[in-house]
Amino acid sequence: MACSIGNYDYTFDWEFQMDGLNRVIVATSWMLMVKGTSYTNVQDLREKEADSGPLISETVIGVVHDHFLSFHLDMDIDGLANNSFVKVHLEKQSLPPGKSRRTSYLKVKKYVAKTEKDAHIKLSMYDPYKFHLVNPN
Ligand SMILES: [Cu+2]
Repeated sequence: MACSIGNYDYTFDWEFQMDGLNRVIVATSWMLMVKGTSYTNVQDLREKEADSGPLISETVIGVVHDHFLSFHLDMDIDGLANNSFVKVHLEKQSLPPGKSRRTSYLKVKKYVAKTEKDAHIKLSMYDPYKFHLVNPN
């Protein structure tokens, strides 16, 4: 699916795999959100850049911002489904010294929500999760 919202064209690529996995990949066109400025070079803007965004051309700032997307998924197709919500997280595991030249590795940990409160998500760009809806039946 593709749609235009504001200055962006979004694409939503839904993949329905044979193993039951549904995946969505969201992308935007490369249309920058910009604003005008009186600055014409990076040296003048230097300390103020964190507040406004990078100078991408003379008198043009690329506005730093986020895109938040919400999905409302009805997983009870063809009746009530016994689904579970799973948070999938990569967690650092340390190795004892001397066993390997590596000191750590990443391990996939899955947390099945037992309650609605367990399914609450606090988004963090620096600590990302994947989310699965699973049905063992
Ligand atoms: Cu944007």
